[in-house]
Amino acid sequence: MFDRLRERLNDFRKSIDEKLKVAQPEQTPEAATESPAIAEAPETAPAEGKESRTGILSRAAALTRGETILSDKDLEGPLWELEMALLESDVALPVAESIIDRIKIDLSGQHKKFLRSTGDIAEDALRDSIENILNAHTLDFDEYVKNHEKPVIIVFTGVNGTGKTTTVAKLGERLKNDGYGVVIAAGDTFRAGAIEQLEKHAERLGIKIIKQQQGSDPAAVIFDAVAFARSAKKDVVLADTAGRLHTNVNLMEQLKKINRVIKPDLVIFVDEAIAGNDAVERAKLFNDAVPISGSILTKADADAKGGAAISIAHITGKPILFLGVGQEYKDLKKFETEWFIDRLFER
Ligand SMILES: Nc1nc2c(ncn2[C@@H]2O[C@H](COP(=O)(O)OP(=O)(O)OP(=O)(O)O)[C@@H](O)[C@H]2O)c(=O)[nH]1
Ligand SMILES: [Mg+2]
Repeated sequence: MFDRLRERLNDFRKSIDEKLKVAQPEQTPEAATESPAIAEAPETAPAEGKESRTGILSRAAALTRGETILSDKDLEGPLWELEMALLESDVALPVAESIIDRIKIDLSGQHKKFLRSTGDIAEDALRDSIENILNAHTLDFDEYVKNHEKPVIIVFTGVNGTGKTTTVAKLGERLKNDGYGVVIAAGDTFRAGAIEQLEKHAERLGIKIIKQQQGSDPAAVIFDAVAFARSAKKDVVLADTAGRLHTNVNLMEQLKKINRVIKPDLVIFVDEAIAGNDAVERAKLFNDAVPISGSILTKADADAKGGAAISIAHITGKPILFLGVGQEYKDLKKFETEWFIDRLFER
């Protein structure tokens, strides 16, 4: 999972370190293989902010030799490669640019730090900028459901075939296993066979489903499901909706109507982790039509590059809540920024 982006990030790290070696032609081969930072560090490294006099002197000496200072020109190549790597890994252009800008600032600010290799500093800067995007807004789904007034009403949106219905079923099972009373609303009244598909899941999971016939008003179906949940003291309503293209004005209006009538507690945008740049555009348009609370990215098991998660979080300003990692009900993984970033920077 996310292998490609991981490989490219490692390439970037190496490329920065290579530049560093080129910038130090007078070093012996042995010295060049170890981090110049470590070579220059005093024997007992003082705690940060409490530098010994010897430390300062040895650093000053290193500085005059110009050993570990990378010029903007040195950075140009690796940063260009990094930007290409991000773009190829489905990170959208404005997102990639903002990541690169941040790294540039971080690296130029760090030029005179000699304790670690520049590759490490570059990696930290990259980590930080991805982490900032993913943690801009957080929402702990489990805590939310636990603490919120019941029933918690959750509507799922997204384009056709991304995995909304499957995700409703997966979350239904997860919530049921956590001890909640769940109701599923068959809000896709548009596509032939959609109601039956959801019914099969509900039957298999032993979850109550509220439905009407195909072609009926989805807002009315979900409204019924909420009324049922209230009277039967259920905890969560999971409302499926029809897949729709973000460019289809009528269907997007229908989504707005659902939102007006139902006033859901959470609107979850479902898209594919393997989706390319177009996912960013539709995430934005869905979020503009009906503000989302967060996203779920499905099919992360299918050679996802990883960039979609970063881009969608950045464009919507909302957290990634879960990843779909397969076709079974159990294949739903809570999204954790740290886990995701660790995967990307695994060596
Ligand atoms: N590999 C994999 N397949 C998934 C995942 N989630 C969903 N799928 C598959 O994706 C296909 C579409 O899933 P649906 O849940 O029907 O998608 P949908 O968004 O409801 O589709 P529409 O109702 O047509 O808009 C199905 O074959 C699912 O089994 C996932 O996390 N991994
Ligand atoms: Mg569906």
